[in-house]
Amino acid sequence: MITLYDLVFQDDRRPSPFCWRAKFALKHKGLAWRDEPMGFTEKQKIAFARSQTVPVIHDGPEVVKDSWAIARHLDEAHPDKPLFESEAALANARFMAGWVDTAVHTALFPIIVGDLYDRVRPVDQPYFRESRGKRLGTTDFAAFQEKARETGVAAFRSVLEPARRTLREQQFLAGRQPAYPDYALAGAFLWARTASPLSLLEQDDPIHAWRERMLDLFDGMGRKAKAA
Ligand SMILES: N[C@@H](CCC(=O)N[C@@H](CS)C(=O)NCC(=O)O)C(=O)O
Repeated sequence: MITLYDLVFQDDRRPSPFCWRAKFALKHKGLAWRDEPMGFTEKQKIAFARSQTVPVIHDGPEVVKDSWAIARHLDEAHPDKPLFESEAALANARFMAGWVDTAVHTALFPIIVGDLYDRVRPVDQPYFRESRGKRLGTTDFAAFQEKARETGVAAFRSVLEPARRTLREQQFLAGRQPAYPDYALAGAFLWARTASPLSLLEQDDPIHAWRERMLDLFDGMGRKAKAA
């Protein structure tokens, strides 16, 4: 049985966008896993993987860290129901994951950072304050978030334009069926959903309808997860 180490916040919330990618990838392949929650200050749990970040999986004798490496590993070790059906699908997924990491997460983080902080387990809050404070140049996350939202929600929506155009034409980013490109972007929305009540999308945005489809996927895995 595969074990997945997943970041945990208060009340068993699971915000990590990269762990969501791993969970979608496991479901896509029909693989069951054992869940192992890990708080920011419990890195000793993943010391065996020599990793400072989650997701990490233990799959039989194999230890794999990093969401992209996990996806590649799953297809190699469990060839049924491939995540990447072809070289082109792999290339497209790689681009999408990179775009979400660099453009989408970057636009999202400032407008939810205060809400994230409020939901970090109290025992992990000093770690979050110090590490994210260094990144943002302030530890007043509530004020930072409020200011960021003045222009940041519109900027976030605008960053999503390539996905919006695609989803006007097709049901999923990967085409008729969801695949890794969808999981990569869905991870970002689940990050926001578990940590923040902020309304990110207009009702008539094609991304809104796609997000509903993604929340319903795999028996409502995303929808059932504890939201903010
Ligand atoms: N490139 C890595 C990034 C993983 C990552 O940044 N994970 C975050 C949670 S979303 C983490 O574990 N952070 C630990 C920390 O900040 O101390 C992947 O794709 O798995």
